[in-house]
Amino acid sequence: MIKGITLVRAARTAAEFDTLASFFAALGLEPGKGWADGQSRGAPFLAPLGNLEFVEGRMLATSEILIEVTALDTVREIAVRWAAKAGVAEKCIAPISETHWNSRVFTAEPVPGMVCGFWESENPHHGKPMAIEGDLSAADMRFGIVVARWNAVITDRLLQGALDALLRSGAKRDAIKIVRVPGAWEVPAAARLLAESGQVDAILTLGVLLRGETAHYEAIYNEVSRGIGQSQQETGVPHSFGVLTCETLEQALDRAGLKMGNKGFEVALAAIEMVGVKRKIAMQAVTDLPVGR
Ligand code: DLZ
Repeated sequence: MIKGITLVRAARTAAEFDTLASFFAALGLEPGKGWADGQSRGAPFLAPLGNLEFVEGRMLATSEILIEVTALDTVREIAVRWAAKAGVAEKCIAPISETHWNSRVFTAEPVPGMVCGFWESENPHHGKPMAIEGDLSAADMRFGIVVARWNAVITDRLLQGALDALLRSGAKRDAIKIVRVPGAWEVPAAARLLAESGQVDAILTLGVLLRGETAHYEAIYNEVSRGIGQSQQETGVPHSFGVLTCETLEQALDRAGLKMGNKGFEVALAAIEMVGVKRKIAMQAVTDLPVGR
């Protein structure tokens, strides 16, 4: 399969070859493994990213070699210093100008006819691989919400927050299945059953464990979190974790819509995002990850 792209440019003379090699080395391009076989010489320079780009219509730049950089002004200063040292006329390093494609560019002509463009995009993410991210649209997604009845004054608020986020993100009412269980201890088992049913794309788990009022609090919490995580990993269905662990009822209320947002709302958004991520990864498993411009 495709491994790399090499742009080959012929130097007309040995002196030109040396000048070009010295110019690109001065700019900090990583030298590749050069070669000389008696008939010709090669001086490769490596770049972390390469594109082969065909253009129809108005050309983006006048040079056939375009090098993207991150500190254009510094690169130009280096080029100017190199020109002075190499005895190349300073006018061969053109001033920096704005482009119509949100970038700045300058051209250098280290040897006559070999014009090279250096450019910097105003978009700091340019050239970086695009990240896969889920969108926050739940229009075509199905959700299961497992909610504990213990501490219902809190868990009902978490449920309202979760429903609010799902519906406002476009989920249909009949695409949301709510399962009520006695307490946090039962949440993992119900989540697992839902996940295995194939009826939902993601599961939201809601509950509250109060340290002050729960004997064996640590043991219960560990088992609940382990069970939910295990169900997610073994079924492949995203499970978002909304089991609050608080010292007091007051703290729990704060996290259920009073002072510190609503955990139910947060886990709903996380679930929507993870369904999107899962779908995108599945789609991109058959195509290559594109490189963003
Ligand atoms: C028994 C119990 C206790 C003491 N505390 C809580 C709690 O803080 N939050 C919660 O959701 N559930 C609690 N439970 C109930 C257990 O989760 C479980 O429902 C029962 O032990 C029955 O298996």
